[in-house]
Amino acid sequence: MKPFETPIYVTKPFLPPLDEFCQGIKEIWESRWLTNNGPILQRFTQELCHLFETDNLCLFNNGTLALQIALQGLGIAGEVITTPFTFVATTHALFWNKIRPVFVDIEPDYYTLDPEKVEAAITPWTTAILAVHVYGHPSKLNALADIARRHNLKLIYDAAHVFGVKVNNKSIADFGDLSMFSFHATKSYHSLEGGMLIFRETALKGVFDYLKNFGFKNEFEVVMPGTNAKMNEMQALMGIQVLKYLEEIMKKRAKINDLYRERLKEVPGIRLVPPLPPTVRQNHSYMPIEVNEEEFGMSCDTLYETLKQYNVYSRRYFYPLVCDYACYRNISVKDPLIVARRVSGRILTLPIYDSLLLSEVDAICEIIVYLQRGKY
Ligand code: T4K
Repeated sequence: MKPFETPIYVTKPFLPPLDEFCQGIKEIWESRWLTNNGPILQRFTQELCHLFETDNLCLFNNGTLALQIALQGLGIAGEVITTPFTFVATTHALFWNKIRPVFVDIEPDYYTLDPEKVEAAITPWTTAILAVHVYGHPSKLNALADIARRHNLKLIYDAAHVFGVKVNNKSIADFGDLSMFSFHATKSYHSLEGGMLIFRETALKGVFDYLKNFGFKNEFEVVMPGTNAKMNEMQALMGIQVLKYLEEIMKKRAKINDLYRERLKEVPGIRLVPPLPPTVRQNHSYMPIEVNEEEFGMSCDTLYETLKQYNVYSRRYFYPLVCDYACYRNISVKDPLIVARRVSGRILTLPIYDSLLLSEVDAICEIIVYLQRGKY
């Protein structure tokens, strides 16, 4: 079994043809408008408003600040029920707003928040639920909406992984009070870096626009303690150009996902997430597998390290759990997080990106099968 000649990383950003991008850069050079609500950002915003069929949309320089501002703008305080099985930025956004995260368990199929655990964790201080559509899997949308309504809680989605996902032909952004999307370079859709909020309440648009621009209402008035979270023209340009290729990117990812599933479905000790219902249009932003050490014959961590010897750089998204990081270990967690701990100990995300060749996917699977048989 030969290693790849060049490293295969967990992802590789899609880039539009260079001459197309240079055309756009020329426009920036001519206008000399680089940031602060420039013409390309305005165009990008309009295109996204059209795509998502809403005007309640606001762009930011990254997803983390978008989420942080979302919580500030919504006036969330006290306790928020959330998942520990996520990228650390989800929790950081709470921390920066002085909100106490209450970590509860995930469900075992798609690794999203378990609604039963959410309900059990509600206290008089709970103000919101912050759920994550992890890996591009929609959360338990109806159950969470029901809990939020009955307990008068805001329902906020960290939708960093779900650009392009639809449920029953509706955009995933149509669920909950607010959704935050990340356009980071490592995402299936990106704008170099970037973030987007889509929200139900129209009045929030003005608030978010102030908050991302230091709180300025006009040249002389600062109406709230905002920050600097503006998307610049170069980001907006990349966002517009990548958007043109979204369908193509999603189709290629779907094919890669299909091949992985086909090749790995019967490998002892490898668990794939169950197929999502046909009502979900997926974006295949990640390719998670669970490795059962006993059945596979190798721990997830050893597989992760061994794959590196073959020049395959998978990632342990999301290990460790956020509540186990040094900066959050002092927060008491009542829920035993049985599923989250088990999954986090076994999870590996394999390379998936539009330009990954099917022959490369095949070779990665070949290596995994070979390692399973203990012939390495
Ligand atoms: N909520 C959730 C659920 C999230 O997953 C994230 C971000 C956020 C919130 C916050 O959104 P942003 O503020 O980021 O918009 C990456 C990303 O930086 C991060 O955006 C992402 N989640 C997280 C899951 O992954 P790293 O530190 O693991 O990425 P890095 O730099 O190791 O890149 C992974 C691989 O991708 C590299 O080995 C090679 C390849 N790569 C990466 C970059 C940046 C490239 O080929 N080109 C590149 O430009 O965090």
